[in-house]
Amino acid sequence: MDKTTLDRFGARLLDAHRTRSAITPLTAEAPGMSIDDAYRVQLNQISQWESEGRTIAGFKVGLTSKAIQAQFGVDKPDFGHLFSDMILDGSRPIDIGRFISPRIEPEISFALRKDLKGPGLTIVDIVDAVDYAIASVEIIDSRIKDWKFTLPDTIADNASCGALVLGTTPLRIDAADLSLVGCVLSRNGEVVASGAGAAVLGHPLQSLLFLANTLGAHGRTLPAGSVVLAGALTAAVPVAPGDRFTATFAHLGSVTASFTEQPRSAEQTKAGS
Ligand code: 0L1
Ligand code: MG
Repeated sequence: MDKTTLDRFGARLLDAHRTRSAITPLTAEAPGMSIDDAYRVQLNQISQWESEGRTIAGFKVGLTSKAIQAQFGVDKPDFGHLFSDMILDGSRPIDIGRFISPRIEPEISFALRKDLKGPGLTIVDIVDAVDYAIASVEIIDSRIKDWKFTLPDTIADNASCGALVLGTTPLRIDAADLSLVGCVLSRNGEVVASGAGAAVLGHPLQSLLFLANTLGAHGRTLPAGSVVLAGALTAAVPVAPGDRFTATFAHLGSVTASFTEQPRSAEQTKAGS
């Protein structure tokens, strides 16, 4: 893909983020867009956001369950970037107006205490670099209209990431078999989904292995201090205004995400109300 098209696609997605209005898939205009091109479009936006002063806090790994990989006809996950302002406080209502069409996923996240520099890393390196596992929910969102995207579209769109809420109970990874850690997701007090860590590539640490080796293949280090959303334990559940979700995990405690009934005005957001 030439630089002009790449910049233009990056600008369209940046604008969709800014205006909270979804766009038609990029692949409608560029059906031959490769996965590498799609990551270049993603990085185009990441560079712009960094230049505006936002700080990268870590990464999300997506497309980690057999069901979603079958839906996209892929056998590998993808990844997107997390900025620190995407980590939201679960004790306060989340502004529904931040998103276009939000959905929620319970996930196990990891905090790293050592740099990981692939490629060629093994699970031994991953285990050695993890500080702790922690409960989380990812709020996914798509800047592509009605979630009707192909794989390159979602990769270009920062892997459809919106925001995340982290739990408060760090767990050493030798304290439980994370593939067997179960989770129940409730919406407004009713159970809407349940699953276990094995839904994430067989074991959530496999997501970290994929991420560190994939970044490494592009000459990038996964730095100490990063938080990594490893992938969903259940199918994604649509979020409506006023919804209150609780994800309760074995060993990891629970995470709550409640959403405002109305989008907050810019003044309210500034005043922190
Ligand atoms: O690109 C993606 O990862 C889209 C899927 C979003 C759901 C997920 O986080 O797996
Ligand atoms: Mg996810």
